[in-house]
Amino acid sequence: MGQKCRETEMLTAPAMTFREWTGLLTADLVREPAKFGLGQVPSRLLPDATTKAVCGFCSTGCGLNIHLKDGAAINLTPDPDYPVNLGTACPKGWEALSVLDAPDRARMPLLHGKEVDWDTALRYFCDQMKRILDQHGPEAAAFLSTGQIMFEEMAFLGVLAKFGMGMIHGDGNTRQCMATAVTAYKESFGFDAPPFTYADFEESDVLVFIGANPCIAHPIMWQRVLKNKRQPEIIVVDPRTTETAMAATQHYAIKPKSDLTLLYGLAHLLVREGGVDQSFVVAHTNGFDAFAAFVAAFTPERVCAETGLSIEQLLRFVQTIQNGTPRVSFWWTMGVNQGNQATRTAQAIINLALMTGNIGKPGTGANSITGQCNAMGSRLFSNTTNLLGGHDFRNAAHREKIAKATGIPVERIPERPSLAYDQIIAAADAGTVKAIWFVATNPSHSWIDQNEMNRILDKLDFLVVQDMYCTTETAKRAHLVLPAAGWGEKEGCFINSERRIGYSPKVRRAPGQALADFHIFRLIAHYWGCEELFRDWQTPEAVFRVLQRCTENQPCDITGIDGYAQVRKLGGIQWPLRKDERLKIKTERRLFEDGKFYTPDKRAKFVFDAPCEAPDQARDEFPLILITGRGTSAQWHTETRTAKSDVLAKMIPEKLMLDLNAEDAQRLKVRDGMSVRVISPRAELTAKARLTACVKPGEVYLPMHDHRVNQLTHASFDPHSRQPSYKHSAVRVEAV
Ligand SMILES: Nc1nc2c(c(=O)[nH]1)N[C@H]1C(S)=C(S)[C@@H](COP(=O)(O)OP(=O)(O)OC[C@H]3O[C@@H](n4cnc5c(=O)[nH]c(N)nc54)[C@H](O)[C@@H]3O)O[C@H]1N2
Ligand SMILES: Nc1nc2c(c(=O)[nH]1)N[C@H]1C(S)=C(S)[C@@H](COP(=O)(O)OP(=O)(O)OC[C@H]3O[C@@H](n4cnc5c(=O)[nH]c(N)nc54)[C@H](O)[C@@H]3O)O[C@H]1N2
Ligand code: SF4
Ligand SMILES: [Mo]
Repeated sequence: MGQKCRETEMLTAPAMTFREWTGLLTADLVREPAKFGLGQVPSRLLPDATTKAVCGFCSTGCGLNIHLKDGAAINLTPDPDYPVNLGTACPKGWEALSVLDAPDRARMPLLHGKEVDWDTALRYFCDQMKRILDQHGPEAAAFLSTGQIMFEEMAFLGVLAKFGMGMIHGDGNTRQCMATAVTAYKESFGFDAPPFTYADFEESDVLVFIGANPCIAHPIMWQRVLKNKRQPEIIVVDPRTTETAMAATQHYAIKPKSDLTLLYGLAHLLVREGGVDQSFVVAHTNGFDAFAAFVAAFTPERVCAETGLSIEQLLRFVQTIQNGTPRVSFWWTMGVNQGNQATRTAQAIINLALMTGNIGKPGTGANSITGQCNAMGSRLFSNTTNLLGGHDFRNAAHREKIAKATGIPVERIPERPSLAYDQIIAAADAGTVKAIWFVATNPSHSWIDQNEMNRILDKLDFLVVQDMYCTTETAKRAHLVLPAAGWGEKEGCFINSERRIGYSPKVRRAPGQALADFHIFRLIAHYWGCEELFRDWQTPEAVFRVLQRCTENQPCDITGIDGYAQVRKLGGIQWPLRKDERLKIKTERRLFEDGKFYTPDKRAKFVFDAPCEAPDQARDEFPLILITGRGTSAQWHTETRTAKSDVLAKMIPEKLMLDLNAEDAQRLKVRDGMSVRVISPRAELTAKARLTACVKPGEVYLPMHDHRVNQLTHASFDPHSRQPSYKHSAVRVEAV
């Protein structure tokens, strides 16, 4: 398998560019980390003990062995026994400890930029929030949380803010990331339930990656693909020739945001050519006939005209996935979730899996890969859009159940869900939201149409940022900064992409007076005067037990887990694990093996809608489409953490690079390496041009890690998930 990928890589690769080089570097690094100076322990510092942790960057959820000296971490190595990564790690995981030592760690609370003690900070926090909520009502303050802290902490925040302090609105950075998959799964399957297990990477005959670049964004999942011994076909649907596309056996470089048309075109051909698994469709789904009638209009001619593919390409694609091919798995990430019709696109992928019967069996599935280490935990326990454990704020029985499970009086539970992230920001612009408390997210860099976001943040009466670093773009604008401990400095659990709950311990002290988010929330409850509600919430593990009760009889039921000790012993545990399943836990489990979904009639649903054109199309003044996404496996989002490692710094370009096709470059009189201005109607920035065949004429690419990139992006949202569409903005490029 590895051999085949290498071969296609060599055959299809254009001249090596920096990013391709780093893609290969990642692969080398995973195989031979010592060559890159990773994992070395100075001999005077040999460890005297080892403990196990789960990585706190991405949603792969790799297991790491943390080596300790006198009780504190001195270095780490990937855990060979952990069922996720089997002894490998990517550069970020290897460097997870070194980024904790940065000089700009937040050590003390900062009030208007000046250090204060915790007592002053917490009194100020409570006085301001109380004043705003008392004067303007429960909608006047909101929190925006994350997929990056432990889920016990996340639940504490959601419960404290809503049931304790009386807020109604609170959302998370997972809106930027996972909201689409959540909405799609809920409607199609009846619950937000990614069905797969990582073994499916190894057990597929065909893997279809749509809008996903795992070689860079999920390198250890890609290692699992490379372990596949079935000589799989690997199909990549991505407008760009990414590192993953180069390693694939088929690459479809469609016009950006034409996925929906392509997916309906594939469904059309499956229906026409007898590629449908009728027995599965009849036994386990609803709405197929209407869907089949709907896709009749998606003829190959129309689909090819709208996506830019040839008829031969379309036919080859459909032949590779049609019923009769033993095992096909479909995987998607941000190229799908971030789009103007993102939810319907995700559901069009789900429809293909359903109509070919590729679900509930090894090597199959309609599989959304998550992003952050605890994106999945946020989906279940952040208490933002859903009431704890995937419940509904609007449902009285659900509110009663959660009141009972948490011991919190039911009157304190709001009867409606929160506004979505962008609606909270719009309310702040309108002046109805006056205070926002950001926890573990940096939207002054990462939110779409950033200048507009920052203009609105600057209007707030009270802006609080709770972060590990005091220098983030958002922290710099805050009235109050609360210094937080990071991964490795506190304990709790994350849930990874395959629904695996993994534990991470405290292995060192946080700097200065920084505190675990968990303890910050406990202190706020005390200063607010609502600590009585949280009398059982003394430790993360105690909260874990409360959350277990919240999941009872839900699809995500984890009442069968016997505490942290069992999670650690078994190498993580996938949900669900009901009480009666305790004795037969398997290392790898997938959902829907019995063909029963979570809808009332247990059938999955075909959901579809007419495609429409993405907003912000290319035009005379702005003739190029800017695509954004991940840059290298060594960079993490807004780089508050990864920029602090010298080792990772060696793996990234010194300057922001704009990928530009040679045809466009010639017209613009731009040579490789020249400085260029990238201009959108909202802002402009300067970057270095990298001429590459990896983007098509008419398209350019910038990684999201540079803080200026979101000044360019055009703000549009999927109407169902309200997820921002980061990957389609019209720009112009000029030589400097
Ligand atoms: N190194 C690193 N790894 C990470 C992260 C990181 O910051 N750095 N972040 C993590 C997080 S939170 C996330 S969400 C994941 C994201 O993981 P991915 O989604 O894999 O990463 P992206 O680069 O955002 O987007 C994937 C691809 O979508 C393509 N794309 C753009 N527009 C379209 C389109 O219209 N159709 C299709 N089919 N494709 C399109 C882009 O060209 C890009 O190659 O990565 C996680 N892993
Ligand atoms: N143009 C463009 N923009 C994008 C995307 C894109 O593809 N293109 N992708 C979007 C996606 S998918 C995502 S997920 C977002 C990510 O956007 P953000 O969430 O804003 O990015 P991060 O840099 O991960 O920010 C996390 C913050 O939490 C802090 N932190 C880390 N650990 C802890 C902790 O334990 N406690 C506390 N209190 N703080 C902590 C970090 O220092 C950092 O400041 O970006 C989105 N923005
Ligand atoms: S792949 Fe993700 S979880 Fe694994 S080491 Fe890298 S960042 Fe950590
Ligand atoms: Mo994400």
